[in-house]
Amino acid sequence: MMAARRNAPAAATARTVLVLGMGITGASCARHFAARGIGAWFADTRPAPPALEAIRAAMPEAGLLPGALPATVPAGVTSVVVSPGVDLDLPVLADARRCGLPVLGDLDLFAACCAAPMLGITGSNGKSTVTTMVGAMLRAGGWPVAVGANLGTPALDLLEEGVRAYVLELSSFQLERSAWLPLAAAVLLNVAPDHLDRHGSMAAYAAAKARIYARCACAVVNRDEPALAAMVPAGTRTLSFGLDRPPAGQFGVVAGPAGGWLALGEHRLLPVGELGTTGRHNVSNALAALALVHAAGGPLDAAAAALRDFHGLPHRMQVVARTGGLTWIDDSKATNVAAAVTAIGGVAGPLVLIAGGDAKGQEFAELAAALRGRDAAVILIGQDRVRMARELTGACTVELAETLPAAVTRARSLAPAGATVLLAPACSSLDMFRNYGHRGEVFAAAARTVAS
Ligand code: UMA
Ligand code: ADP
Repeated sequence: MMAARRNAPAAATARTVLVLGMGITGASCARHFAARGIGAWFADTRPAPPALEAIRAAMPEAGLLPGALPATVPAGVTSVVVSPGVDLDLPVLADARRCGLPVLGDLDLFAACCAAPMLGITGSNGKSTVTTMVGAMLRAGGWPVAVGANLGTPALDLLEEGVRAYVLELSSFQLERSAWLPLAAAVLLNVAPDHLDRHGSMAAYAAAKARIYARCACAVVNRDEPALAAMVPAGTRTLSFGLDRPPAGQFGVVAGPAGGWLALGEHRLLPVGELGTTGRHNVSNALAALALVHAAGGPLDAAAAALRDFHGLPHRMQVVARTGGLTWIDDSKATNVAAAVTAIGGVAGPLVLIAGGDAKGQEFAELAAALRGRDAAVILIGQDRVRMARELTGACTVELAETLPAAVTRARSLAPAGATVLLAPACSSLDMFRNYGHRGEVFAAAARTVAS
């Protein structure tokens, strides 16, 4: 028995890590550990977790525990990695802490191996846009960069030789599960209610977001959200952005024709009218991206010029059909109230809003306020539509629909000529769709059908 053990390749057979979650983060951990000869267990509550086969393929000798999480840490395990979708108050994590084992997020593993500066972006809204902008801007300046994390490619899959900077979209869950990350530059764009069902309170959600600043070399702060600057630890270098005229050395908008100029102090960088994106929120996003590039020592003029060619991401205020006097806009990524309110503010004239889904513990008074007094109707879908209807009644006409295609058909009947039909759900999509992208595709297909 002893001889057989000695002959076995110890690193491959000793399962020293327990990974909770067999989604794309779990699969990235499997690839990471397999490349380093580290053995691991993988567990998930789901009987058929999405990355089961990917994990098996990356690490055939892994211990697989689909269907339920273990109540205690398996023998031999010396650390636990928790995926973003897995809660932190589980018995197995209490057991790990009792045994003095480190409980890590995938960003901790990433930071330990990362040889280039990390730029971190968080916020309730605008993360993906700013992350993608910064990636495109640095590439335009000739920097080889890797862009991902919450954006879609798990951080561990980004690790590569020759990368000059990593541009990371960080969710509240990732920030909460990792130690304070040594980011070269970090931005907290804004904080509005989201994911309260998981964080429990606004204070806990904001505290998770604030962790982005805890150990950063340069904190990029939003002058239009002054309360957030208080989250920056004393003594940290800061750089600010805002939609007002900038103080010297900061980013903002200086007056001029057609919306003025994006500027660093008085130095003009790009006319606002030449941005490839529309809406005030995207001016703010562009300024945040410029500030991050500047904080990282990136080439500012090339970065500003690249904003001309950045036309936004799919499912963010994307016009998907335009016929018969109606404009159909897919803003499926508006997964919380603040994003939906931004979207509504960006639409002039009569409006039919399609909203609803999994409300994630949000309230809808601000959505009602954005609709009140407008020529608007709202059609609600999804698991929380009845509660939403109660909160929106009185603000405008409210109807319910069973499916998104049914809502689209009804929207065409309700919409007066010249109206915009806007999908901005203010909710997550997971009660009815695979993800927000799937929801946007169903909307676009139905809109094109009824519009033709
Ligand atoms: N789940 C279970 N049981 C388990 C483990 C997970 O039911 O044992 C469920 C979770 O409740 C969750 C889903 O499975 O709904 C996915 O969880 P996961 O941790 O396996 O997720 P991954 O597939 O690894 O994807 C995660 C991020 N997902 C979440 O934070 C829920 C992805 O962000 C991210 O792109 C990816 O890591 C790479 O970093 C998605 C997201 O919705 C896009 N993020 C939220 C947002 O943007 O608002 C925070
Ligand atoms: P996130 O990754 O944080 O969800 P996205 O960049 O994907 O953010 O944008 C999601 C939605 O949020 C957009 O469709 C838009 O309606 C809204 N949005 C984008 N940027 C901002 C911002 N800076 N402030 C408020 N709302 C925004």
